Amino acid sequence: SSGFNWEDPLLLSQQLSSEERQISEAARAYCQQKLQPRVLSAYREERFDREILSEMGEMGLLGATVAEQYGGAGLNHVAYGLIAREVERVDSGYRSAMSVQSSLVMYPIEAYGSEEQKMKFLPKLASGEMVGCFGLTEPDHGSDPGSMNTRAKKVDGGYLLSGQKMWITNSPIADIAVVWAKSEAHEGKIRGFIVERGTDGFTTPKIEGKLSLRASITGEIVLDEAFVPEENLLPNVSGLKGPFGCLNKARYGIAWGALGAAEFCWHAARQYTLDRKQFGRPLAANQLIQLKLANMQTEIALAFQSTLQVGRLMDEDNWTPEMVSLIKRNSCGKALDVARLARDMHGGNGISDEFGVMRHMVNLETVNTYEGTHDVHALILGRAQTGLQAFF
Ligand code: TGC
Ligand code: FAD
Repeated sequence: SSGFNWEDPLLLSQQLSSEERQISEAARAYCQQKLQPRVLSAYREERFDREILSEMGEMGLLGATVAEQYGGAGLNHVAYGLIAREVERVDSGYRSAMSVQSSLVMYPIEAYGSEEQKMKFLPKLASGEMVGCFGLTEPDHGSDPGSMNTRAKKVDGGYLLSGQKMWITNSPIADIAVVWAKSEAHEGKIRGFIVERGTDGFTTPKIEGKLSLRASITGEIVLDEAFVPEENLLPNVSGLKGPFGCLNKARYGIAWGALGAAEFCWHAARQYTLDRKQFGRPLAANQLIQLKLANMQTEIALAFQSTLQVGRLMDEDNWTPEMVSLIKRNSCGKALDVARLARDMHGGNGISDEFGVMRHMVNLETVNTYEGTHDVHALILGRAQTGLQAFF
């Protein structure tokens, strides 16, 4: 045995293939060298640097699981999770930009799109030349997207979309939006539409004043009889399982990503309490501090085993959405606890943006809310074990 490694107590890295380890290391190098130096000013100024998506595209970090023939990296789900962990170690907002592009825009086009749609959009999305966004949530329908009001009306050669989407990551800078709407021509069923920038009646105002995820850009999608040609309807899916199929992939990535943010906070708290002296000795020499560090280490290590297991099951096509709810909920809730503790352990410095822990903490409030809130995932798991649905 090579002894106990405090940073990797259950030897996660030994459970990876050499290709997976290489991808993880390459992603970490990019994130630490290129993303970490930008995040402080981006967060202060509430700014998303568009070129990050081009850089990620160049690095092969977009559409990690999408087939190579469409410009994707053709990697497995474990590799995708490892990338999300490295990106979110820097900032949840940067991971958001990547998740949306990969899981919520490229994935539905690959899974539900026509061959023409795949050829037209996927290579440019993979390279970061094009930015996409995903419009499901509405101002009056968040946890219950099945009640959405956005409608598609059939007209000659296509559809007119009307409605409003809210809290849409990347919408103000998106070249295309995958919009979910109830289609009158399809018995009122939910269908996916690719809306292209420049379409009349399609606008994407920015949402200002976020106290969380400030390095990510968020907006609305306003559709006022926006014309979408027939060829931009996603032909191969209908009903809520369309958007949920994408959410499964994104939620899985978030389960890994949130733990990357938690690792940052844990490591920062450890180093800070080793360096800082009070009462004549390092803070880390106190039992209360060591208890907190041990709890962080334990929760993070156990959670990684769960994300790795679900990734392996996805790779063998032996998984269910409930497994994804379990790990999304656990990782986000535990990461938020770790970040709050780390903030506390930094004392007054913990509230300064220079230390990063409070930025992660407030980011994780969003991560715990989007893609199904912590409680909504509890209700999904409760339904799956009792057979009783408690949503309404
Ligand atoms: P329910 O009756 O449960 O299901 C309706 C139909 O959908 C199917 N389905 C799924 N299919 C695949 N995967 C899943 N996870 C699925 N969940 C449901 C289901 O089989 C059924 O199909 P069919 O053919 O029988 O009609 O639907 P419900 O209306 O009762 O739903 C309840 C609930 C709470 C489970 C669901 O609505 C929910 O998960 N709500 C949370 C909403 C959410 O996650 N929104 C995310 C918006 S996107 C986002 O946040 C992006 S942030 C990205 C970033 O910046 O990183
Ligand atoms: P609500 O559904 O109103 O929930 C409010 C509270 O009520 C929560 O605590 C919830 O758990 C609880 N609750 C709801 N229903 C029940 C119930 N039946 N029983 C008990 N408690 C319940 N959406 C997109 O479509 N695309 C995006 O790209 C996207 N990006 C986002 C980026 C950011 C920064 C944020 C903040 C959100 C984003 N979202 C996006 C939206 C996100 O998915 C929703 O905010 C989320 O699904 C919750 O919906 P809501 O905000 O309407 O909250």
